[in-house]
Amino acid sequence: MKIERIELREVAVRLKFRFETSFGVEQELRKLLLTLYSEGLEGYGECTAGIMPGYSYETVESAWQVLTEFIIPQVIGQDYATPAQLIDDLRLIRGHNMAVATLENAFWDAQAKAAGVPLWVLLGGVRTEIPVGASLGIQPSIDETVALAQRHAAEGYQRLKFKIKPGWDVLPLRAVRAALPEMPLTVDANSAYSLTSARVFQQLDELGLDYIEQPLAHDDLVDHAQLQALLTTPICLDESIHSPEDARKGLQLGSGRVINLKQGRMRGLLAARRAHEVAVSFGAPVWCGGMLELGIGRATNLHLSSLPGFTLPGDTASASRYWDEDLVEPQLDHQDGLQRIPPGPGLGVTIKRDLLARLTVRRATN
Ligand code: OSB
Ligand code: MG
Repeated sequence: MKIERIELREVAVRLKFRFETSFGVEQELRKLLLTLYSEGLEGYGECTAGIMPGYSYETVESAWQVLTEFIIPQVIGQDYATPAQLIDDLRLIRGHNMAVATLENAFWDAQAKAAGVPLWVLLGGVRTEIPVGASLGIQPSIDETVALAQRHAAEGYQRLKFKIKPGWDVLPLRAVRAALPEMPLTVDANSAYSLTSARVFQQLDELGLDYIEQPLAHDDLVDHAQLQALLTTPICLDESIHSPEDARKGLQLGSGRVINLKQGRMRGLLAARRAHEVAVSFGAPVWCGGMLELGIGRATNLHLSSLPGFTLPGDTASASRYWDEDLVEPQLDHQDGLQRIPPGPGLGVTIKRDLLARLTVRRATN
């Protein structure tokens, strides 16, 4: 596919809820959307970077800069046969995986559209109905946490994940477990603890959680292995895994037994698929995380989740949970805890152009 032209947009959107995690509070968000033009087709990619470098060092601003100054000038006018060729051509850009993934995702979408097949077919997926859970932010009180949990359980979500931070962990989770004895529950610390808090995790270990997500430092594998050895509950790695090699090292060391795969953090769908293959070879389940995506990113996550190793419910909840109005059609909402991958070619979604124009705050084209 020859990359003829690229348009990059920054859009401003407001989450329907205040999303608090151990690294901060988010509600007014910015997202980058990339459109790749090739042979009469348009491929779309949504950048997963957030405004602040709280989850990752990457930000909307850093991704904008790396895309406009380095990535886009390098690929414009080039002809790549496969996503692997595109990724190889960008090998000298160290890190900035979310920026690279934005273009890589758009390339996959365009390629699937050129082939006339849904993206999941090109990826090698095996299912079109994706089990989903919900990721619930830190609430002002335990009562509100329990009420939120009950509401999402009643809406059919197949697993509930609770953000925790030091001082907000064992008590709210005990209350939720008492209210929902049979519900699959998990926690996500977003790297907020160290090994000195092992006692907190030993208490959480008694609540029958499906896993404990990224309890320790964002760049750690060694301490996670030590903590995992103390626990029955599997540790799920998120922030620590940036490549298929990281996945191998983490599973080999016993740093965790589950991986939250986010294709943006991994440099795109190709690397995420390879990391998924690594996990399968270790017998470790994976699931697709979320980064509060709009429709393009949400659809990308659903296609990735079609791969055989994605055996745990993902964070790709209903678009209507997050947004008053999403940017794409069809609307990506779950039914009975299942998201259906839209059937059209590529991502299977179209962009609402009027809405996109209204939300755009910055635009660059080549
Ligand atoms: O750690 O999984 C995470 C959102 C932003 C950054 C990191 C994370 C999250 C979520 C929300 O948990 C997932 C979603 O609902 O999209
Ligand atoms: Mg996480």
